[in-house]
Amino acid sequence: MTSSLPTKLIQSLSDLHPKPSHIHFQYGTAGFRTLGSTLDSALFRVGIIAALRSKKLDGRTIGVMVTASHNPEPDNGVKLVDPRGEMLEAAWEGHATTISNASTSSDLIEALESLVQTAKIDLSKPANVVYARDTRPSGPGLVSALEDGFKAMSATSRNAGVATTPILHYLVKCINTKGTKYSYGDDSEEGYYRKLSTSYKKLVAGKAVQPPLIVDCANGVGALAAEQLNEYLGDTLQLVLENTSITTPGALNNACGADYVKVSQKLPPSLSSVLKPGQRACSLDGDADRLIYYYLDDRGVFHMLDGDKIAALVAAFIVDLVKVAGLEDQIKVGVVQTAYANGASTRYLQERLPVKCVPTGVKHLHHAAERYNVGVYFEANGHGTVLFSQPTLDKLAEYQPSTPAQSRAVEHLVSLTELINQTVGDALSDMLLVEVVLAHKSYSGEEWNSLYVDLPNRLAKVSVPDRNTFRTEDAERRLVSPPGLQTKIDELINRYQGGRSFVRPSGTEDVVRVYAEAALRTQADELAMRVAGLVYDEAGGEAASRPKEFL
Ligand code: 16G
Ligand code: MG
Repeated sequence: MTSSLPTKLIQSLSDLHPKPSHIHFQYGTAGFRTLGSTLDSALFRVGIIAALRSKKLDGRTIGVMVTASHNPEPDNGVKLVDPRGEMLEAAWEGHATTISNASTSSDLIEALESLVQTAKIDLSKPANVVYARDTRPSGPGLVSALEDGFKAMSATSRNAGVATTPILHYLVKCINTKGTKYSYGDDSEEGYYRKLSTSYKKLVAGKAVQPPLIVDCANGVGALAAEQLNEYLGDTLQLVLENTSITTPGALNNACGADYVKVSQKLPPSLSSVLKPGQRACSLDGDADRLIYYYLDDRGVFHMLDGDKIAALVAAFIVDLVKVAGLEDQIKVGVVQTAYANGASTRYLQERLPVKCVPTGVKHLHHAAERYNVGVYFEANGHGTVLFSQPTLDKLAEYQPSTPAQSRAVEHLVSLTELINQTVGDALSDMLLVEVVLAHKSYSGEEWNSLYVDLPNRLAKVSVPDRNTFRTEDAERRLVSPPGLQTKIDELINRYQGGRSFVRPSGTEDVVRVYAEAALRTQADELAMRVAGLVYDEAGGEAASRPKEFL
């Protein structure tokens, strides 16, 4: 039984991946994320951390995803995935931050030794990891730094190649449940496409085939996955793939993708000659874990169907199925949102279901959703999924329906548990989910959009010298620091009809974000601008820039 770290090996490999002295890394909401060219040492160290996390969990497989999602192409990032396919446990975020900031190879070894002690890691256990990357040009170099980290710990690693973030999460869960009664599926990309397409086909059997759907792939890894999925779907749904230039320099997320559409509230210019009035389209983000739908009306006006609209559509559908199945008393459906949810969506959902508001970030939403029998969680930005608890899955499996209608509804619910990615938000799985509901309800984009009318809203961001001086409470809806700023914001809000606004530090960028909504578009814009102005005046500093425009 070896019970000490292979310090010599770590030292020699670490010397090949020195930490840049001027950079402070922070493992945040989306793992480590910054300019790809500065991440080499962080990736090497994440390789070691993944191995240690696996040892800590008795050799269960840990996932590592190299991506910077919707960020500009020069950025990159890395995040760890826990054995059930979920985000890394919060306590280890701190460990990852500490280890990534050790300045020298010997400091690194010291930090690792202290982690082994405090976390009581048995080094004699095996280490297993599976990893993937998106299409960014900095990906291959960063992956080889990561592989050096695995080598330093003699971890057994599996390279899943270029894959979407949700596929990597899927693989992690499949590998760790293989051969058990909780087996999640075949641990291969093919297994993923088969699982999604098979359940989709069951759910739309007997329904009229939907007209083709335009999919903006953000010139990212989603293009590869959507192409595969398209083949598995055959003629049950035709995906028309756009923005699939994954090797064109600078194309990734550039004027396209889910984040572009959500933030600018505009059609990607590349689709203006493609999308016909009334036709449905959707955008994925750079790692295909976010989804935004939209359409042009008869007058050519753009309408966006964001994560809130997806939540409303899907939650109502599931509630109906549960009712028809005769399981209303036994299966409770609930919704989880963040402060970014449009006020109109919250009102719509609250009239029908329990709704909870949590801080931004998938881990908060996911954990809150786990507390319901069926937890629907979506961020307005298009990231989300629906979780079915294990007792609910068991109930569905055992249930004896007494009418053909009940039996059909239960079959549909079971197929939904297969279609919907249970590990993390998944743009392709969510897209098929939306298509299922639209097919069942015979809804056009316009009918879906009319479930409720969005309040006009605006996002702004302000660069500040230190975003950590901004602290929030009440699920980020109120500032507690800097002192006095919330009172000034409240005074502003009161001057706008239907006004709501909040300020929070970003977890992924060195900025403070401002959200505002109001009854009228001009008022929402003005409120956002004024609150941003307050933030600027408060934070001040030479490094800050007074906001002149939004984004
Ligand atoms: C990340 C989060 C997303 C969150 C966003 C907030 C994951 C997988 N994604 O993209 O949930 O909405 O960060 O970014 O956790 P912000 O803190 O910069 O506003
Ligand atoms: Mg993403």
